[in-house]
Amino acid sequence: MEDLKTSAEITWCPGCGNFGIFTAIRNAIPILEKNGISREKIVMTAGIGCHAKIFDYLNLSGFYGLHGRNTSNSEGIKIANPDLNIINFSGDANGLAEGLAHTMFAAKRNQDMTYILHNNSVYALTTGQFSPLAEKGWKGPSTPRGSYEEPFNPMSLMIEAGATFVARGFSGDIKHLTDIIVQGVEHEGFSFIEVLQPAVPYHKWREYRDRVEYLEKEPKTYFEAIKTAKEKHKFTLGMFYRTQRSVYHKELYGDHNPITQRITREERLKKIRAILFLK
Ligand SMILES: Cc1ncc(C[n+]2csc(CCOP(=O)(O)OP(=O)(O)O)c2C)c(N)n1
Ligand code: SF4
Ligand SMILES: [Mg+2]
Repeated sequence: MEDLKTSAEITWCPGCGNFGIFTAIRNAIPILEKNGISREKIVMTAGIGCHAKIFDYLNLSGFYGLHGRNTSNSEGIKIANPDLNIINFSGDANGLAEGLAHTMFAAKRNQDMTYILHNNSVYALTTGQFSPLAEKGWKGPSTPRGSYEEPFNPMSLMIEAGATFVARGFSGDIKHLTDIIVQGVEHEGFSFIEVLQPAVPYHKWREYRDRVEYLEKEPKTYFEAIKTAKEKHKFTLGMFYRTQRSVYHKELYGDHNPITQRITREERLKKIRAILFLK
């Protein structure tokens, strides 16, 4: 497990919920390796924010994107080389504010990737603006009278957008989170994992520990999943929805891999001429 760490100095605040996500992912990778997914085939992307520092601390190949566009980078990497397994780290603002469209479309296309949403309900790195997941009434530097907006419900949002694996974990339950990450990476399709992650300058661990609960059973159907996501509160953990649907890159070109089955320039030009009815 230690070798998944880099030598970069960790600058998260003491007690930051990101440590739990970092541990869970480092627990999950050896399990995935045992199950046949080698770490050389795992690629990560990260956005901008405290969550994204995981990119510097985790010894995996990857790509740093900005403002939620790391999700379109993830889509591109998967389409270019479908043999790779993509883990897409995002903050709640990176993914559900700045990059909302990218998140929604990756889910709609059922892109085969695992999307880990570090939900601290705040723009943490930029010192505490309210985010699309901040609770109504939450007071912060940009909302001194309390936020006027209702937050998104990430579970129902992603189920409706087309995600085929939708779950919520908590950085304070590393065993549960590790298990969800393993299942999410092994799932073929868009796996969305929201992780409740306290940012300690803005929220207390107690707020979470006092309220977390676990789903008693996994909803079986789409409508049951939507109903459960709407009825349960934001501290309910577990598997909200899981289904099978064809993934984007297979719809696009079946089992073809443009990297490993690369064709020569001449062959490519011949195909283009044929499509354009040119001699
Ligand atoms: C290039 C660039 N653009 C914008 C910013 C400002 N910025 C930093 S983090 C961030 C979003 C952080 O919110 P979130 O995605 O929730 O991540 P968190 O810090 O909470 O983990 C923004 C807009 C920046 N630091 N650099
Ligand atoms: S501000 Fe919040 S998210 Fe950022 S390092 Fe500190 S505790 Fe973690
Ligand atoms: Mg955030």
